[in-house]
Amino acid sequence: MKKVVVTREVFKETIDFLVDHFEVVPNQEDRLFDQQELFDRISDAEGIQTAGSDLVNDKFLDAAPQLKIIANTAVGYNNIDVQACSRRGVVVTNTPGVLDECVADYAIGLMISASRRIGEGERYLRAGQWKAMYLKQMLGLDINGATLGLIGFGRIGQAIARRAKGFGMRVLYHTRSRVSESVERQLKATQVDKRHLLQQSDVVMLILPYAKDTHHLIGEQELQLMKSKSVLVNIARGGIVDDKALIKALKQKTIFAAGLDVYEGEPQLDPEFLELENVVLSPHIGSASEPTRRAMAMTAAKNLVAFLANGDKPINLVRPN
Ligand code: 8YV
Repeated sequence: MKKVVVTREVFKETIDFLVDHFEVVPNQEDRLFDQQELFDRISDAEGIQTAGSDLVNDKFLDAAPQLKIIANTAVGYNNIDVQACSRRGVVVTNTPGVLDECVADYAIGLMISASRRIGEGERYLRAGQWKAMYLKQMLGLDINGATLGLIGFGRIGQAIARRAKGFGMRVLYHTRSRVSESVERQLKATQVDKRHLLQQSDVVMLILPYAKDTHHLIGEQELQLMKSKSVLVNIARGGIVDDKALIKALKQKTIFAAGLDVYEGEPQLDPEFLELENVVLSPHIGSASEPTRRAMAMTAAKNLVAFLANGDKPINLVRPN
């Protein structure tokens, strides 16, 4: 039987499904292996179900000479050197589609939290500082009627725009290619250039993949273009924002607040973020609802089965670009 390694804990139904087709090496204790332990495990694997936190590079691939497929349990795949995989004939798959609505919900949550100072209010209350209610207490920004600027307008970006419509928000978007007129009409979304989006938006939201050309897409210059009463939300990837520049903007209050689910070098993050009241911080949990994480794990497993057990085309093939 072909051997498949699952690098991190998944739901039981995913292991049960894989066991019907493969010899499975699971990690249901969710041990964090050191590099050598992991490399020993994958040495004769033909398929690996990776987590978004596994780094798949040449060194990793050298350790798995039998490997035919990497099924990443995430829609993003910047943890994987897809070119290196393709040079070795290793197929890469991801989990698009199943997490769009869940991540869109979370984006709205971060937007409201940052704009209405929900985290700050809770810290204040828990610290016993709340002595009275008064008119000018913890004044935030309105979401209703505000302008939302989406950088990236794929499935998740469009799911966010659908929600924004319900808040009466005006939606601007910036992408390389324009979406169809019918989608624009339906979502009441207008394509604009990046500069215009940054200058006009009350909330700037990042929902695009990380790649060399999106590294520090939002840096000092871009932050300076944003309104002083604006909010930045990053639910995409660390590295798209220059975190040092963002910290400076938050400290100097050249923008109002930020809501962040991702960081440069995560799970480490710049400790200066922790000192700031005007940033909402979460540990990369945009897709972390139970049904969605179940669906993501099963999608990755189905890709392994389709390709490795059934000899079919993988369902969610990632193409090297
Ligand atoms: C997490 C995500 O990466 O799917 C993605 O690309 O960013 C998130 O869903 C995923 O849960 C694994 O870490």
